[in-house]
Amino acid sequence: MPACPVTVVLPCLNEAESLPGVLAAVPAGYRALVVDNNSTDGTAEVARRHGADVVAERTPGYGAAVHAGVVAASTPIVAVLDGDGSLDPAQLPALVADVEGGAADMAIGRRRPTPGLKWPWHARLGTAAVCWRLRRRHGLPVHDIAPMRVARREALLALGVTDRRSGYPLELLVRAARAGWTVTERDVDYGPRTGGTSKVSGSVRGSAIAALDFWKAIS
Ligand SMILES: Nc1nc2c(ncn2[C@@H]2O[C@H](COP(=O)(O)OP(=O)(O)O)[C@@H](O)[C@H]2O)c(=O)[nH]1
Ligand SMILES: [Mg+2]
Repeated sequence: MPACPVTVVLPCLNEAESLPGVLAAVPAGYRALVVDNNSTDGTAEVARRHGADVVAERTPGYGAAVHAGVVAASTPIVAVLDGDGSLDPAQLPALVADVEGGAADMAIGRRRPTPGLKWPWHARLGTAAVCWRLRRRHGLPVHDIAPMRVARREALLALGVTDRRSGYPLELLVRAARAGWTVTERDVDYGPRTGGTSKVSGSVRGSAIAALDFWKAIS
C-alpha cells in the first residue's frame, strides 16, 4: 500500500467550529484537504492549524468545492465528506476497503441517525424521493445521496460531473450508474452538526433549492 493512498476532501463554508473535531477523527495516514469556499469565520486558518492542507475555491456551491478538492488531491483514492461534524471520518476505512479491494468503483455512506439528531422532514422526504428514482430509473441500489463517498480520483474526474451546486452528488450517482459502476452502500452514523449553521437542509428554503438542483440532475 502506498504511504498515503487517500485524500479526505472536506468542502467547507464557515465550518471553523466543527473542523477541529472532524480533522482529529481523520484516520492516521489519510491526508485531509479542506476546500474553503469564501468562508468568513477563519475556516482556512483553523484547518491549517489542525494539520489540513487548504485550497481556496471562489465559486460558491457544494459541487464547486468538492470538484476543486478532487482536482487538487494527488492520491489515487479520494474520500469526500462534510466538514460540519455530522459524519465521522473514522468510518471511512470500510468504504476505502471496498474501493481498494475492488468490490466497488464507488463506496458510499448511508446515513443512519444517531440519538438526538433532528433530521428535518423536508430533507428526508427529498432524499427518499430521489433515491427511489435512482433505484427505479437508473438501477442504482442506493438509499442516500451519499454526502460521504470514496472513489478512485482519476475515474471520478473522468465521469465529468458538471453540477457545481447541490446537485453534484446526484449527478455523480447518475453518471456512475450510466458508466456501469458498482456502487456499494454502507451504514454510517449521522449526528447533529457540531457547530456553525446549516447551509442546505436546515431551512425549507435551502431544502427547496437543493430539491430543484436534485431534480435537474436526475431527470
Ligand atoms: N464549500 C462549500 N461548502 C458548502 C457549501 N454549501 C455547503 N457546504 C458544505 O457542505 C457540507 C454540507 O452542508 P450543510 O450546511 O451541513 O448542509 P446540511 O447537512 O444539509 O444542513 C458542509 O460541510 C458545508 O460547509 C458551499 O456553497 N460551499
Ligand atoms: Mg450538514
